[in-house]
Amino acid sequence: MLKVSYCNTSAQLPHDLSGVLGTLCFVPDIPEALIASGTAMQIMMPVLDGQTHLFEMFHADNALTTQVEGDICYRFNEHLLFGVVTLDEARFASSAESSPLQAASRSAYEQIFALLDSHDFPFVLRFWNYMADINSVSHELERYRQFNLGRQQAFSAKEKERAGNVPAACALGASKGPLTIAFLAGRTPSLPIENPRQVSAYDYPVQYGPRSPLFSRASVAPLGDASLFFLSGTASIVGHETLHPNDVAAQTEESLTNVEAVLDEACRKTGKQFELASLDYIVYIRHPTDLPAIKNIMERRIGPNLKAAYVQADICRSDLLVEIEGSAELS
Ligand code: 3EB
Repeated sequence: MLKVSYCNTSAQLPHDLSGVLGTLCFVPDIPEALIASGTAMQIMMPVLDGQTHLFEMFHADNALTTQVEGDICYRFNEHLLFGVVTLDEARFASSAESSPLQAASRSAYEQIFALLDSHDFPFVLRFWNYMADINSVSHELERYRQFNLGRQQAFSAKEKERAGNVPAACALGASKGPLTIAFLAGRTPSLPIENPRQVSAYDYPVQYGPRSPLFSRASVAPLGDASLFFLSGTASIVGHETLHPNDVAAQTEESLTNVEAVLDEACRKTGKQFELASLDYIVYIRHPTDLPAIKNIMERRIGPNLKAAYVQADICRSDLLVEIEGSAELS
């Protein structure tokens, strides 16, 4: 029902894109054919590790319909819907109550929820959030925290659950580009997984911003006989605190220990086997010079079957140097 694949060059892209639900493109220029598919999302982040391109593709096995609604481009079949929202903050006025980024984030999420209501896809399996300058401060608040305010407003307005059962996600800073949010939704609920080593993000105390982030640490999405596992962005946070602020090696080790804890919890909740080596990873790295140290630890901890792409990004807390996300198909 849904497969994930990765390509490192445009030449590796499949010729027939009719079954591609959506593509995350870490490329300076998206190939024409992918743009024509309707749901190619451009992420302005350099790919490290000698690669210049990276595509993460979601493939469906039924015929797809492609449509546009407001700021959302989306493709769907009877089981799944993948959409991309792209919003230029400059369209949103600054007011005493809200910065442009907060208003854009709220609008993006409200549009997503309205679209999913109208097409009867009640369950989001995964959100991807990308914005420029995620750590800079304006309107007296870090931009990631402005985004969290807007996201919370949209969840409250739609009376969505704001604790316990929220989708897996990531939120990262690009060098430039509009607020860009992708989402994958279905018609059956996914199982949210939390990390016993960490306070759930929706319960973070107010020192991390006036409204907390809304995401689960991972989710297991049922897809017919199989399921898809989404590991949210995972960083060096224990409890709610950042550990090892200036030590990228220790942050990488701690992040992987968190990934293991999430996999153990997923195993406990589903009875299925989850191993570090069964995931495909995207590793977001703040400073490109940290690549060798991070890669080394990934290779040592995960072993010879490691599949990972390394991308330069800003992480949503300024003291975080690395964040790891992943996905796996489970049979
Ligand atoms: C953290 O654990 C790191 O705001 O949607 C990871 C995944 C993080 C998703 C989000 C933020 C988000 O708090 C940051």
